[in-house]
Amino acid sequence: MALDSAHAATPPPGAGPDWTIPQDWAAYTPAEHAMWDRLFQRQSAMLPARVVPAFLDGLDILRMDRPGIPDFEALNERLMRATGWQVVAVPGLVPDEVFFEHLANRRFVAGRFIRTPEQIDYLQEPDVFHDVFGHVPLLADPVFADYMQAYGEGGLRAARLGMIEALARLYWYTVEFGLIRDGGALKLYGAGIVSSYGESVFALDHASPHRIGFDLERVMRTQYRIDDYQQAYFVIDSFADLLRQTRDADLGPLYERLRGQNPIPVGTLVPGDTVIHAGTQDHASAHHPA
Ligand code: HBI
Ligand code: FE
Repeated sequence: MALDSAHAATPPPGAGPDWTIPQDWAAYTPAEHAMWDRLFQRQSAMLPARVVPAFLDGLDILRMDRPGIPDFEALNERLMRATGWQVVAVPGLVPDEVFFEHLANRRFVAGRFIRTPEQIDYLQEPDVFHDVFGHVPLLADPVFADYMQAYGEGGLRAARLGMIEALARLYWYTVEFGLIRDGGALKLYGAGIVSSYGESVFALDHASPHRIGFDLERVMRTQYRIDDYQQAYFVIDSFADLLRQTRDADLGPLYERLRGQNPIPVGTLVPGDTVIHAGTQDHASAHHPA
């Protein structure tokens, strides 16, 4: 999951200048592999009817149904053949520009540690289950793979223009918590949802959150919460449409407008929204009274 900032500006001991570390796959314990299997079983039983078909194709192409935490070397052979992407291990959150630089070069950074049984339903830092099960299957989809690279390139430009916050919101509401149309239905594609047992149901079925048609400027203005299920989800028509909207955007004027506007608070609808479902917001009011 993407958080607001990484800790230090220099890589910790043992990490390279690009913050990568060896995965050290042989060091995982049986209990750690068993934790992966438990999480994998739980999500793969629930997802088939809920997730975008390209995600299931990705699990298949990458042979991710094998037991145990995937060995990045074997995973990378298949991923490289599919779309030219690679997964590299990092110790935890990395600075924004390091993150963008990896994505722009078709490298996805992944945590190598796995959550403990106490953290099975919630943890703050991205572990190997979130990063690899959540993010990597869609990197085997050629259009989504191009979107992720374009995001990294856009991030490097935005960093120079002081617009990282807008890019973080775009990542949050697409790569982490995005919904997509599939025929007449809505499906999941965001990694923060598909790696979460509770949110996989909440995001599609619960009456509380808003579901709003994706609009780049709207999303770049919208605040988000990192401590609970989202209060709004944004729905794209297809990965091709997402790639087109973000790559063809005239970012100079867009960033100028964003600088002059207030952010949109979580849980609010604004004029111009394509409202697919106006949420009751009852989950949010119960957990986060104003
Ligand atoms: N580092 N390891 C890791 N994983 C992320 O998702 C991540 C990061 N550093 C910065 C970051 N995300 C972001 O805040 C960007 O989306 C802006
Ligand atoms: Fe993530």
